[in-house]
Amino acid sequence: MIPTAILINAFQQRFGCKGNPDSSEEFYIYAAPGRVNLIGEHTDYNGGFVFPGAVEQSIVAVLRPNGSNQIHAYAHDLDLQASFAIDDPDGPKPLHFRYIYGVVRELLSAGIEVKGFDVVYGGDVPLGAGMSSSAALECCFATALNDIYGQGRLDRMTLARIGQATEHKYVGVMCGIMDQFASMHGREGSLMRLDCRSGEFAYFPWHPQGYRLVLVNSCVKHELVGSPYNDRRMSCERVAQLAGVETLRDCSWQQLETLRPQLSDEDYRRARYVLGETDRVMAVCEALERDDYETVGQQMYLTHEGLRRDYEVSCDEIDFLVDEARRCGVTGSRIMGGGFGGCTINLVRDEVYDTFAAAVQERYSERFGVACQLIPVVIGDGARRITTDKQ
Ligand code: GAF
Repeated sequence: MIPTAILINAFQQRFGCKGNPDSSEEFYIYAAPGRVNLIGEHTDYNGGFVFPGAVEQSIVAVLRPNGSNQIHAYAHDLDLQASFAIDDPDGPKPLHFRYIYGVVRELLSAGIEVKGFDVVYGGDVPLGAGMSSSAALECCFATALNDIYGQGRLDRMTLARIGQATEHKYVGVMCGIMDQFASMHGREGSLMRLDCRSGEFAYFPWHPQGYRLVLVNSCVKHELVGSPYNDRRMSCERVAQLAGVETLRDCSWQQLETLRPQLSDEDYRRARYVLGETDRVMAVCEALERDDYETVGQQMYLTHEGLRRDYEVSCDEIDFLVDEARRCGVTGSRIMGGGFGGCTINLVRDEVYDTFAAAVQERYSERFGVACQLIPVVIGDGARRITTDKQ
């Protein structure tokens, strides 16, 4: 549940009421969700396809222009605060606030005349779970500030790109577009297939009869900042360059095999994973057309094998969760998102769910001495303004 009432209360205590607390001008409230991804991992920055959906878990911001050039921000869940000037060329040092600063600077570059504001924000996207709390944060601020200072002039894809540019320039993670795209474009009950080369996308209603999606959070903190994520991207770029294509999306199996003698074993395996993943996304799309969820699940397991052995972004805890899913007869399971911890995403038949849930929790804590956390997936809407009964 999004703790909107708690955030409003915290905002009023911190920044006071200007006039009538029930007035819609007293403050603005915006929300943007985290995401899941059915299949298509590490394909976005390779120009390939992804298959994400927004989730109900979101970041919520309560904000009000303050008539200055200062941003006063309070991250409620972390109990962190910062004040910084919009035109400060360096911006705040704590990483957490660089997401907000980056979005503001990128909006200014796009011609949106953002001014100072006070904000309290928080939410229920688990941090470090690979559900993209950072994209949710960027998209929440990008949507709010584009509405407040730009009358909603920039479209959703542009705002997603502003979030991505924030990661690249202010945080140092050379991510693709999937997470920000999903947070901006999510639709309740639908997954989306995005072609990351052309930017074209389509909604796929997701109501798998007799199956459900559940995340299992390993509680190994996934953190892309400072991780080998950027190295994976560089491997892919090296291979694409040698193949004479812009991204690996345009590299064929034959080209890759021809290049093999010139590639390090590591680069070869990274590229082999990416080419395989493109094929798997296509296989999943076809399977979905005939409601063939068993094939979808098989492809998810294959993706995990690729991420574990070729792309090497898994870890013992996650491998254990996937192996356990297979042992319990779960239809499909794999590590989700950037990797290095976080969650598995599992496609589970209804009749298997209870046994799986009990077994995985018991055996995980037995093995690692910590609890894993089950998170049922509910596909929700993308970034938006929200209103309360008070307004
Ligand atoms: C992270 C990145 F932010 C995405 O762009 C994507 O590359 C993903 O890892 C892997 O599919 O979430």
